[in-house]
Amino acid sequence: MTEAGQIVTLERVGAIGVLTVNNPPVNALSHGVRSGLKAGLDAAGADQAISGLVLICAGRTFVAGADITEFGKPMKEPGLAAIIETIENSSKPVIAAIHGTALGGGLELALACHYRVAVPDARCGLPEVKLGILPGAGGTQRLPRVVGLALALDMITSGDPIGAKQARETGLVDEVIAGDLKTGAIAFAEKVVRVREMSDKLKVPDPDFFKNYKSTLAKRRRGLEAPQACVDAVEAAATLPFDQGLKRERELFTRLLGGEQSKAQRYFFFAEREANKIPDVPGDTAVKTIRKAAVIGAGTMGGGIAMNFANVGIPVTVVEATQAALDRGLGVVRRNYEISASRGGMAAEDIDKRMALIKGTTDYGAIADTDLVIEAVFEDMALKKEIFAKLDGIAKPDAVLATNTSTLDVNAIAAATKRPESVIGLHFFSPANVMRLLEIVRGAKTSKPVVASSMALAKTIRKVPVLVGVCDGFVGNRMLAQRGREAERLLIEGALPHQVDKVLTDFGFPMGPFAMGDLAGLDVGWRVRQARGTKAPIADALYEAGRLGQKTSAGYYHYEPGSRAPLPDPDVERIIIEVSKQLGVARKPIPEAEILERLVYPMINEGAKILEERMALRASDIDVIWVYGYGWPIYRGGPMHYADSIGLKKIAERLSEYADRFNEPALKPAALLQQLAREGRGFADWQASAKAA
Ligand code: T1G
Ligand code: NAD
Repeated sequence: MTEAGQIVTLERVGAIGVLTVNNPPVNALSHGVRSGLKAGLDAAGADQAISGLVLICAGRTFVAGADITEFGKPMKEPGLAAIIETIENSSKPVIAAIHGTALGGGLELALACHYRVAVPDARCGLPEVKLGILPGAGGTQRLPRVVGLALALDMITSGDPIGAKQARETGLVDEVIAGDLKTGAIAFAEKVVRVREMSDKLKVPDPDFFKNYKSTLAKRRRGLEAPQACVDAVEAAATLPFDQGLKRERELFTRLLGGEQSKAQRYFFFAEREANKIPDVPGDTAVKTIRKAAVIGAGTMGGGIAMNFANVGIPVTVVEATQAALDRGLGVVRRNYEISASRGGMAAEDIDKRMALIKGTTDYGAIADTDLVIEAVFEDMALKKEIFAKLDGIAKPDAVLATNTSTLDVNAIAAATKRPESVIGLHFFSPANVMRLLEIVRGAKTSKPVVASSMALAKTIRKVPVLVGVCDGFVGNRMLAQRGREAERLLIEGALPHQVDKVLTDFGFPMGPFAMGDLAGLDVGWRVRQARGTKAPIADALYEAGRLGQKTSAGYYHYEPGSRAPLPDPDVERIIIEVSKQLGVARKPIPEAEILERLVYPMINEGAKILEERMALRASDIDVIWVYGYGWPIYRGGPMHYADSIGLKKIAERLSEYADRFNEPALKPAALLQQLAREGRGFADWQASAKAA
């Protein structure tokens, strides 16, 4: 039965049959794999010379789950359940030999096997909840019986894998194979003489266990349906006979799979992977390894940026203008590590190890041998140009020179050097050591190796990179500005900060525009408006009243000492009503549905303009930016995916109405939006045709 090119092969080694799956890149359980497995299992079952079976995978990993690209299409038999049944009912012991990641349906397959062995760096998990579903092939019923309720619930509701060591300790894996996996697995199979009944470690601590677990989870995973359903499925495992539990799992799985949330999260799974691909930067483009980094400025951003390098063991030098600023900046870094250690986010003894990787200096000469320099000084063009001209004379010829500017023209900064091809924007988000998004701003002259090196670096420092073009505010802040303008207009017209913020927190954002403004500081926005000569009557009035946000315990909200809870403030209401009066606006209540449209539709419209101008490669890139950089709820996929779910025709119509009502040209529907609305298409269709072109 061994034929090249077959995705599932069966060979006999002594009395042991070896079933090998070979479906790159991650051995997903496509229809072809399922059919091959069924045929292989049946053949092994019928072969008298075979007394035991090893299930193993070729390539970089054990089965990483069902084939997500097959979801939403009619399911072709044999299904995974049929294969699992064949294994479980096999009279010959079946041993799963795990390397890489046994995930989702892959772990469910392994759980159906009578024994599991794994290499030391293998990982096992049920990440379905990250796709808005739950394990649908018995994982919620079998895992708790093998590892116990608590660990199974944590693994299934978080979707995070565990390592081989913990898997061994908890009985998920029977043996860790240090040497060659296939050889070790066959040896293990030769040792076991009979199949094994599934163990049953299911003990329910107390009658309210599941109820309490769900309410805690609801706070941590706000708005997400799948985590709650995961608990329901595991509760069925603990309270119903096995077959009924399987049935309950299937019902919950089918409901979630057909839902909008899972559709959005599956879309996002592929969006995140697409964002890594730069069509004109081939995969074999030279990538520079960053062995030494430097950060200019140890302010709000500089310190956090430096931590990203120390966190992955890369030495980083921080250059400040004065010793005092340096001491203050590095002091904040140490405190951030101490807070993280006090919360169990890292080991206390690692604080000194990380700090040892962060060197401070006021001498620019000290960074002459670094591979990458990231500038994070005040948002002032003249200062940034001065610094890049200085770096041009200091940094080694092949160093990457990056700026963390959030609004300034990266091409103008690059022009301050004789090597604009080495200059790129690396736009981190605050707090830079926490936020996962990294907008990579490609200048007109940025070289492909610098682009490729920056994309690779993002992975190294555990960021999600998205490539964007040079324009005002790049992608994220540019769209945010549209929302900010409309949020201010809503206040003038009749709403109050907590009413507007409630609409977005109900929608799924961690906070609304006004609580976010207070977090960032109202002075940041005021300085930007001053520099541009623009006005925001209410925000300006609050700034002039000395209300800078959380840092002054007063902004759009009031904050009790030591608390970050935003409390509505009658003084703010008075200021807002006064401004409306001065502007001659008769205040009136605004329905929540309208508030949502007026905050979100202008962002989508700006997203369409960004695509027209090719400031983003894909609509899905914009969604990755908003989910990872601005807290857009992942179960809504992102603003562009959300727009498609609403329908572009409706959005274009509403925008036209608002543009006329407020005589606001920025609200006029973008050409691309109007075109797609006319054609009855969505941004996903536009992207697919752009990709095919
Ligand atoms: N189906 C289809 N394609 C997949 C896939 C999958 N399950 N997993 C990965 N790919 C593609 C991916 O799109 C990319 O394609 C390439 O493989 C490499 O992936 C019944 C119903 C395994 C840890 O959720 O977490 O089982 O971009 O870039 O960083 O209960 O992929 O190259 O064209 O991510 O090394 C549950 C999903 C499914 C695991 C490898 N399983 N995959 O990470 O590579 S639901 C998952 C991952 C299920 C059952 C239910 C990761 C990885 P392309 P990559 P990586
Ligand atoms: P900040 O004011 O907190 O820090 C700037 C630091 O630069 C100060 O410590 C200052 O002493 C130092 N500095 C000034 N001149 C210097 C020089 N010649 N050499 C060395 N150091 C010098 O500012 P920030 O909020 O960290 O912003 C830094 C940059 O990051 C800006 O371009 C800003 O637009 C951008 N940014 C800020 C945020 C944010 O949320 N704060 C987010 C993304 C990007």
